[in-house]
Amino acid sequence: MESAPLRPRVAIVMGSDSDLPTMEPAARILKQLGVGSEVRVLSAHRTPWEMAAFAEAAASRGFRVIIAGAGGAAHLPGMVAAFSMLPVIGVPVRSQALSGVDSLHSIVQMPAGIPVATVAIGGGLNAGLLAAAILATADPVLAEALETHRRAQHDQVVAKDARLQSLGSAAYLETMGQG
Ligand code: RP5
Repeated sequence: MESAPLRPRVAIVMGSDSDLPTMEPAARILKQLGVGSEVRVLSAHRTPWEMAAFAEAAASRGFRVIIAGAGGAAHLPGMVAAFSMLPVIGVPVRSQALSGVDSLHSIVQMPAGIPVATVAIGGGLNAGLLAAAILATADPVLAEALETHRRAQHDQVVAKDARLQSLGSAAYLETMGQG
């Protein structure tokens, strides 16, 4: 039987559907941690009215964090932050012309008074984890899920190191298809 959909607490918005490959890891990790999200394409430039309406209503609709990703002249995270009191996490999407440095600078250099927490270029996964960490400050079940995730990550690295020690670096690299 399909489990009931999770009540979305995180809004994941992006300027274009071409941003989806960067943003989907945020939705995926949140789902894995038991946090529902709503994923939308809302452009600060192409659909400014829809973007403003969504950001203004986000808190009253039950969202607690907004993740906003955009590339190039990436105004979406800042504009969403201007229209909402919710914490906004900006994801600079890698652009073709400037490899995402334009996106990063557009998002990270917010004027004092309207903050956007900016993750790395292409940092959809970390944006999801950061949103979960914000929610976890008031949600012990989610805090436990995050700890479990961290532990699993730790154990994977320890296992890789053990394998590297046992195989030696040249053989290990071959198993990675790069020998
Ligand atoms: C931005 O322009 C979007 O966030 C996207 O990263 C970029 C290019 O959009 P498309 O031309 O692929 O729709 O607004």
